[in-house]
Amino acid sequence: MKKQIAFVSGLLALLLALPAAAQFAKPEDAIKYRKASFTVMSAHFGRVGAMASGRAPFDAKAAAENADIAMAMSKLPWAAFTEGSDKGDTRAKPEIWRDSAKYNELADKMQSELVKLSAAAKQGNLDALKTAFGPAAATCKNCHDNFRKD
Ligand code: ASC
Repeated sequence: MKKQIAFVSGLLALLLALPAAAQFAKPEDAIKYRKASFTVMSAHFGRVGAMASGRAPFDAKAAAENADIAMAMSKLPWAAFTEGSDKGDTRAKPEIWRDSAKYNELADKMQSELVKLSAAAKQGNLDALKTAFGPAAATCKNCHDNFRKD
């Protein structure tokens, strides 16, 4: 457990430093990168959601680990919404670039809800997890409704 915490902490520190450094040779590289980070985030967020909704048995350790990974991933996609990457294999709406203040606000809100979810998951208490999960999921949906094509 201690080793895992050290590993996740190390990973988080590394990931925090990465977005600023992320560089993409081509728009399609940026698109692939941001989709990959959303995919990994969704997989781990979904595992927490399965427990929060009772679709999977509550496992405090798994909840904490998965919430931590989702939180770490939530920091990554934003640097990959580069100029020119609105075109290509993407459902990102042009409004992301046109109304970036609103987009950034929703992105920040999502990240802060995932910080809260991760803190809740560390309490090892299913009720705390349930309380934090709903608002976090709502921030995913809010952004999809506004900024993602169907
Ligand atoms: C997920 C996932 C999303 C959000 C969203 C919440 O697990 O992949 O995109 O939750 O469905 O409404």
